[in-house]
Amino acid sequence: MTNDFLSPDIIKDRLRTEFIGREIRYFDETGSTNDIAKELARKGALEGLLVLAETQTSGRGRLGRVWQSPPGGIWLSLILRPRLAPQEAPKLTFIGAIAVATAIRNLGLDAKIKWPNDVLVSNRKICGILTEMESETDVLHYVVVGIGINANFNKDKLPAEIQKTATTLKSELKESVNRNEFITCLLNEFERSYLVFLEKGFSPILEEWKELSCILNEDVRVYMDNRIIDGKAIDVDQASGALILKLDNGSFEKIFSGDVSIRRQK
Ligand code: BT5
Repeated sequence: MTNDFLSPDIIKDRLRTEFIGREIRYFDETGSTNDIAKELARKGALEGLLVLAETQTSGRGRLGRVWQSPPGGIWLSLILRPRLAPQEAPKLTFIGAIAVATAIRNLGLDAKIKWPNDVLVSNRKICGILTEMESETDVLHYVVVGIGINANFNKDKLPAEIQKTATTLKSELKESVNRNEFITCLLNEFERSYLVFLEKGFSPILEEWKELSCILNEDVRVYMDNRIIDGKAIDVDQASGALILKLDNGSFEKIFSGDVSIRRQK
């Protein structure tokens, strides 16, 4: 991987954004880029600040799960300060997923989005997104959107259990990608969608997201904290970003958080 290095300077030079990624904090190794971003946001860091790391020693997924972050990946977090109600913050995950899927599709791979926070290639997880926020009753102080992309390492660098469901850009393309170019494209796309969202609302974002989604109209199984539900994924709720399921008994249910898998032939 001699020519494969992350360079904040190269990224900043090529960016076409107004504020996303204009300031970059880079680490060879850190615990979690989300933790660093939250600390910087608490201290007043501006919207758009990007935290980027070559490797994370305690990368996190949702619900305290471990996110494997070997060298060669793209582990980054963005600080956002949108004027939104706290319950709207999960919508920023949709913007992250569209940006990642678009950047991956530019490499010629058929990336798809799986509600709520995964991007898949060949039905395998290549990216996970962790959106965290700090708020007080009705006021959102900041949001951190953490994005992890398995880029320039082969999937045998992941634990055996995860290899079964994951893939990487290198495993799919059989070669490394230019991570600086990839990140530039991702940040350009992120800002584009974010501005559309702030100016026009969630509806155009949701339309774009649906084009890239792999679970709408599919029979799915949702694993929630304390139960499992089967149904057809029929839509996403405009107001909340919740997944709308038509259950096998004909009733409808909104799912606010959970893990979804597609039910193939019964
Ligand atoms: C996620 O959680 O998918 C969110 C992952 C967010 C990671 C980024 S990296 C930058 C930023 N800093 C952080 O500390 N986090 C963010 P969830 O949907 O809960 O999925 C977690 C599950 O995915 C784990 O329990 C494993 O089964 C699987 N997994 C772990 N590492 C993986 C990897 N590198 N590739 C694919 N699957 C993985």
